Amino acid sequence: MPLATKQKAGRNIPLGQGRNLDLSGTLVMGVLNVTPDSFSDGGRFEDPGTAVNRALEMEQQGADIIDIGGESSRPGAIPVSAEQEWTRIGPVIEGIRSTSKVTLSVDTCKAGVAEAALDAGADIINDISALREDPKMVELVASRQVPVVLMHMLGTPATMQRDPKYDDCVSEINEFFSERVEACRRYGIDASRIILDPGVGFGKRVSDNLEILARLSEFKRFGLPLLVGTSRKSFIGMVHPTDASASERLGGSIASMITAVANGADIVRVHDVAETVEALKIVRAIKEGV
Ligand code: 8Y4
Repeated sequence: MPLATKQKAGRNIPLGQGRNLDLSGTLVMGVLNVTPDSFSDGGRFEDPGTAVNRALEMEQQGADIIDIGGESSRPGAIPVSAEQEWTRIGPVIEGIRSTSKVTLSVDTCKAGVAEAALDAGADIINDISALREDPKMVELVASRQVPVVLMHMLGTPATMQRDPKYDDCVSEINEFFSERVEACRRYGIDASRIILDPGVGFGKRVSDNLEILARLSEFKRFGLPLLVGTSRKSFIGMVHPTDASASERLGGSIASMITAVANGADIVRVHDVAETVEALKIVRAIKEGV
């Protein structure tokens, strides 16, 4: 007898033109880094064609969303201009759109880049600053009525790993979510288009990252979808050190992803789409039967 537990049917994120993201199952967001300094793959695409092919491969493997980023958020990374960022991602978005309708999110904190991406056919804004870095971003999201990911980060990419500390990271992240959701409401962004993300690895100690995953269900009090990105992040390597280049932390990435899903994640941001889809199929079969 399948354990058809919590029914999440009917939950949708509107994308416009009558399209929706269906939240009745877990959605897989595949990482496409288009940065020359990418320290992990999904990246190192100097040639737009290579990046487009990787996106199409991830779609084939079952990715529901492709997340395209042209600015490295690694601690201490050199910031790039909007022009540079668009030069990297523009041809890739256009290339994907010329062959595929796959849902595209754009990982950017800059309103100019986000606007050009939307004009080229991107669907979702993934702003790791939660619309705080560029004051024009909240207006853009409101006027274009697109879904937005509000991610928690303590500090900025340049400062976030300088001795981060919390009394209670889950409560503090929830306070941050309250403030950002209210800012969105003031600007007329509908709650149906907001996705929350606790920002694993962004100004967190290893213990904070583990606690966020263990207590993920506490972020569900807003009734909003949760996105979680643990894939290949350094906390996994701290718990289980391996030769990163050999294993890419795949086992740890899958374990942390499955834990996040069990605790309420609706969307998972991953590098290893095929393995993630395989793991999620087993979870689904256990819950619902084959
Ligand atoms: C190896 C590979 C080690 C990649 C670390 C990393 C998130 C995100 C990133 C996230 C949302 C990353 C853009 C960091 N992480 N966006 N972006 N949520 N919404 N590091 O967790 O992947 S980049």
